[in-house]
Amino acid sequence: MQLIGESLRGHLLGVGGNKPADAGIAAVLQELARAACVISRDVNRAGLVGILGRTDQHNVHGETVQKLDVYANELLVDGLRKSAVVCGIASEESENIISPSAAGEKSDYIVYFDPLDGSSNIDVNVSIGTIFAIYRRRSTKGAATLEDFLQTGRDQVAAGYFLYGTSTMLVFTAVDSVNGFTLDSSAGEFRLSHPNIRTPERGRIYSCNESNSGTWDTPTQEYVAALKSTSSRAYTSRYVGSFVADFHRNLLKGGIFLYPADVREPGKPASGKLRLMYECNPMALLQEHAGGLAVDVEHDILDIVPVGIHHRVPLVIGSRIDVGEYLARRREHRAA
Ligand code: FBP
Repeated sequence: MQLIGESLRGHLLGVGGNKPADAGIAAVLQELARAACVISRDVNRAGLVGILGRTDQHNVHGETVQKLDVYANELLVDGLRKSAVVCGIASEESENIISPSAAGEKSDYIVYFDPLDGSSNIDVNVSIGTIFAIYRRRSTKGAATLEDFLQTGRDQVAAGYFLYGTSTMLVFTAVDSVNGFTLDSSAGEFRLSHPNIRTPERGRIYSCNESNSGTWDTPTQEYVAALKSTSSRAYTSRYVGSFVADFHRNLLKGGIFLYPADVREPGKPASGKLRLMYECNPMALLQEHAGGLAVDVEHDILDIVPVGIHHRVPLVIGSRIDVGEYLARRREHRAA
């Protein structure tokens, strides 16, 4: 029986009766948790320590980089290299794979992360987060190779996120269950607060940036329109604009989040905005382990073979029945 209040360290050792985590995976999670404690402390006082606002830099996605993005990215990379718990790092804020420290080359694990998800909300005190995915290397020695990084989401050995909101939380999955921990900042420790999270089969919330609806394909437009129709079962709309916050709400309460493809340019592959490896795959593993579904247009997100570390995909994720109804509407449209 998992113990509410149990420390992350105890949970990873299996003190509460859960299956202990592999020592190498536990070491990566502990290092990420250590860095997240520092990020949480400084996000809470960002306006006082001069880390709000933009830099004059643009990242590989052409986005203006926020000071907090740089701060969080450097803190995570520095900690992961110094602790030697990974043999390779890939970040939303770095165009290429980041090499490990010499000692890190002995590790069997690599890590992907989005250091601060929800950048557009940083300066306005809306929840933001850090999203991560851990994989076992395929190569046998030295620094990790590109091949180690281009694995499908099904190969993740652990994935999750830190949410910097009304409280700071860690939600992650490794083997099968999804567990939530809350930061006890007085002890600088994450403690079990949400054991064995299960997403309700159906929700009452839909979450998407509807200002983009003109760029969506017809079945997606029809699906969202149907949710708003008076004959529907009274869905309500919620959209924070920080994926980690929108996903967390729906994970607990049920519902569906959509960031569909922009199909305005026929012939151009329908690509989405969100990044497969450090936004969609981690959330898809959590969602599937919590009883929900995650797809691009038709396929399970976790089966998509990445073509690069910054590969983008459309995303529809959430309660099993809601995502199922989205897919059924696509099938009907194809059959019509
Ligand atoms: P980053 O902030 O890490 O770049 O993530 C992208 C993101 O901010 C998601 O968190 C969010 O769901 C989405 O983009 C919001 O996009 P839009 O402003 O187009 O609705």
